[in-house]
Amino acid sequence: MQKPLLIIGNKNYSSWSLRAWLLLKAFNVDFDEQPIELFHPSATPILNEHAPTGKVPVLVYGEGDEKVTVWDTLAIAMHINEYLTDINLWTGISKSDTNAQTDNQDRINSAYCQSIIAEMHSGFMSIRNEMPMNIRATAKIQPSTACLADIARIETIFAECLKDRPEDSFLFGAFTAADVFFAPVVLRLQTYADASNITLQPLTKQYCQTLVNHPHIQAWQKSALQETRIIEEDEAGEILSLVGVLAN
Ligand SMILES: N[C@@H](CCC(=O)N[C@@H](CS)C(=O)NCC(=O)O)C(=O)O
Repeated sequence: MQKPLLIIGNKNYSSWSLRAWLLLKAFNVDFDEQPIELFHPSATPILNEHAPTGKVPVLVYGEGDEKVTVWDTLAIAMHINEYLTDINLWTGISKSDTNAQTDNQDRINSAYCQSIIAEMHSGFMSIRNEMPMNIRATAKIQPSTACLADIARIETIFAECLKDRPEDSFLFGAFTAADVFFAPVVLRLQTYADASNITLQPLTKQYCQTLVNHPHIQAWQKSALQETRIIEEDEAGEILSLVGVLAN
């Protein structure tokens, strides 16, 4: 099989690109990445060729009639689970572990994992609008009531998943697609929470630290901090400080 190509946007800003990239990395899929500049004419040829919605991420592989195109992050997650990895994305457990297929706790976890992924994919609009991912920045916003309600819902999800788990645990113990889908939220909290006096539960802070320390998320952040382009559409609040190349 030809190595898949993942087309992604600017790493500082593109939260959906981060999710698709992290899914491929975390579930051991060998791939090449093709960065594009969001909202920039230079991206038009590659988007016209591969992206039916004009958005990223898009995963493509194969040629001519054999070409596979997967757009939209939820579809990319499902496609990876079905065709590209030996690990079940919803439990983090090897597909060859036959016990995992029959264990009722795995079924419960899988259902919960898929549900919160779908909830993230279709909801949390206030967080998305008011707290755009901006990895390099610390910024102060005035969160709306709806935004605070989104954060409260996220803290409830984290608390339910992490109850009775050891420190440094992922949401279901093993790393799953749910950790991937919530990774950009954690990076948003890193940018805005303290600066905006948003109080987080100790368990939320602990989980944020666990995800921020994850080697693949560290690698994405490191690349994001090398970027210099400022995209006004994706900036929010009063920037208090910057890290990375733009800070110098
Ligand atoms: N529902 C899509 C959302 C994709 C999306 O909004 N991507 C943004 C970057 S994070 C984008 O391509 N924006 C450019 C545009 O809207 O023109 C998914 O899950 O992948």
